Amino acid sequence: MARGNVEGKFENYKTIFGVEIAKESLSYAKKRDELDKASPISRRSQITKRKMGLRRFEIHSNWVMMDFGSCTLKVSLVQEYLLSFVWSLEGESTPKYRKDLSEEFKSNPAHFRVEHEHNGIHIDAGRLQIRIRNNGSIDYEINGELIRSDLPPLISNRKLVHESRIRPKSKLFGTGERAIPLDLRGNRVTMWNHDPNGSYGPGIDPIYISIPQIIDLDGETGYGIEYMNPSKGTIDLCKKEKNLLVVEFSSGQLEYYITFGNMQEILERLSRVTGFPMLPPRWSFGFHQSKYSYINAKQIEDVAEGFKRYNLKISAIHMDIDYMNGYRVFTTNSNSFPDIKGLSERLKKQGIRLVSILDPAVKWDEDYSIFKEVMRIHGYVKDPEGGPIGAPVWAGKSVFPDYSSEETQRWWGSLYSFFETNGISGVWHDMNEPVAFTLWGDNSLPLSSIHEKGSHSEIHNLYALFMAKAGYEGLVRAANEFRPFMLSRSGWSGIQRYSFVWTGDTESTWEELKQTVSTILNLSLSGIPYTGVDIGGFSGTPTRSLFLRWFQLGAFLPLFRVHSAKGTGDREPWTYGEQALEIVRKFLELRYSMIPYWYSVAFESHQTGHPLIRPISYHFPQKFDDNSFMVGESILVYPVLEEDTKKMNIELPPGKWYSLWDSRVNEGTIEETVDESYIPVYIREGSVIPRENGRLHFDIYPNGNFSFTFYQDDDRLRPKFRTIEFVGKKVGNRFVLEYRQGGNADGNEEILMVLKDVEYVFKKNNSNELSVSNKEGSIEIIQKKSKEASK
Ligand code: NBV
Repeated sequence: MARGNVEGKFENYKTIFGVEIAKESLSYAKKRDELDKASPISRRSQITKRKMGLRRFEIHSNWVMMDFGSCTLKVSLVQEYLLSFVWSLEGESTPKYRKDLSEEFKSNPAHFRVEHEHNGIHIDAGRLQIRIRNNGSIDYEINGELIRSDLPPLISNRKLVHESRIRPKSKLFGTGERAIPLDLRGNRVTMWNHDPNGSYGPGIDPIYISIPQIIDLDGETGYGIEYMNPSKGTIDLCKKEKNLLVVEFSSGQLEYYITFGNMQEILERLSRVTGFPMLPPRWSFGFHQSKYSYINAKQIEDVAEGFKRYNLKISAIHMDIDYMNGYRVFTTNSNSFPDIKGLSERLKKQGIRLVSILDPAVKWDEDYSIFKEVMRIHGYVKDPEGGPIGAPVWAGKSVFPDYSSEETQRWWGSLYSFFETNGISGVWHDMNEPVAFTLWGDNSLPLSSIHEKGSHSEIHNLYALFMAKAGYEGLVRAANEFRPFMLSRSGWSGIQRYSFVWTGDTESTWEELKQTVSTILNLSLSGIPYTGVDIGGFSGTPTRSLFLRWFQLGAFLPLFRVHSAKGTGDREPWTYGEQALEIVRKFLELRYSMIPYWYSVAFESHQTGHPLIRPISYHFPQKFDDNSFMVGESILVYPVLEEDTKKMNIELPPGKWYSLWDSRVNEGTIEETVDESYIPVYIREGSVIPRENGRLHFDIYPNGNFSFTFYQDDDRLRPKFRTIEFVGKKVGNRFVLEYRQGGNADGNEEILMVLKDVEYVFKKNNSNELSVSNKEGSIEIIQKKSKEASK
């Protein structure tokens, strides 16, 4: 922000936060500038093109080292089709944070063939051929097609530039959380986790989560690349120059993993690098009602009462910052929340859990035990002299714990017993980019401030990840055997091991509703499967129709939560009148009936790295659509994203698609009438959808060959679980469904299957329901004919 606005902003801060914080924000901004000015960090880094020439090389069974004089390159095949590239300058040491960025690859059975050719090194890895030239440029070919050519990288210890020519028609995905179209080509994004202040809409960059992972696909094939560099940087996705990808970092190492294949293979393999997603507790897939803020216990009980009165399902209510005493973390306001434990117990009896917000900064208050502790252990982010950086946030001047320090992580984690003691079931990390209030410039800590594992310019993007790790491990210790629920605004690769994320302070506009789908899908394609959005948008009061359409979308996102800013209109489901309430109830009922499916997809994600919600091209590579998405492999959702939409033309992917609502069978291009209580949702033929409306059953949408694993457990870290693996096969007009029950839970329960809409002759009887109770078996179903499609 230009300094010209300072007076206006001062007045604004005075009104919102009070004069003290406004003054602090002014003096902190000055201090930040002084510190950064004095630091080498702010000196412009020059980068001169070096001449690279291959001098020496070493070839091993799964790695090769090349010495180019000014730098070396080590290429390792860490798994089939997954390679690591590390460029090093002489004397350069590995950054201290490096081991926190990726998993270690222990066993490596994969090998490649390497040959020295006159103009460089040729790596032959089957379908994949890599040619590293003597000048440091690299070509990658898959099945004989050149898919990427890297120019010799420009590296210095203060700046890295990696340029690559890519195919003219490929689509680009990933890079974290972005308020731009799903296909990122033609954009330039900044790698700097950032609170856009107030709220944001389409086109604003950066926002809260940056991830240096890019997926580049032309139809089915392509590659994914992930940089092991959290430093400040930019990614130019063919904006500056056609078909040229430019990745720049201000420091760190030029190190990346690259993998080849289709979208599914790329996601699977990159998840091996940054870690498979956690499995959250089952209740977290239910509905969450939130607001900034329910300002006292009574308001929360009233909300719970409302859900009961209107017979609406709900799993959690979130408490925003006003539950604290003067915004001091790990405290409660004894006037407005005199007995949180009692409150949480009463709510639990109604099946509702409490989730509470937690900010990272600790109020600078000599009488406050947590402040005293962080000072005692020197567990704060430091200025170059070693003193604490003090910067204003909600609580006024505060210090920022240095979560990169393992000691600080352990201490901070131990504080989470506070939640367990108060019966709070989940923790929601906010402001963890981290944010500091400033009257101008970047709203975070000085770039030159010091964390145990690096300067702020390197650690900034990891701040939320380290905080999540500390919190998650603390919750695991405090909650004994149960898996924790965490929600985080910011993050980096790896946040999926601990937490859900949500898209932060969105505008309450139709444009932003539409944007949400691309934003969330690119998060999925950045390895972050647990995502959500403030239903209705954060910063305004949505119209009835905008709220309903947003709610319907939310019912098909991993985190299903209504949340809104202070000063906006009410947004509890009964706000918009009787008919709207009916619609909300219908989507709540639907969501709850699908939780067994969500949970099974979550288990798949946990095992494979596949995201929960996916673009259609995940399963149908020739189809690109940024306004629809799939939940798992079976459910295809077309949310209504534009005002006054009455009809939608839908081009379904190949095959037959059953309507979720009435099992009509659809194919090809269809027109749907979308009255306000309806959005088109389809089930892929050959799917098994576990559902629960009072009783668990499996909706079988026959035909097509398929497999699906149902998973259920008791939410424990070492769970008692049950699986049923289904395999369906179509053989002529016979359809054979095999199943096998597994797991360590006692006994095998009866399996109730419901055959959808098609008339069958079962081996056993002619009803559309079938109960089986043996551990393994197969049911043979002979198809008679499809019922007439009718709405
Ligand atoms: O804690 C207040 C809000 C919260 O409701 C929201 O969800 C966060 O994204 N928080 C930001 C602090 C800033 C609000 C202007």
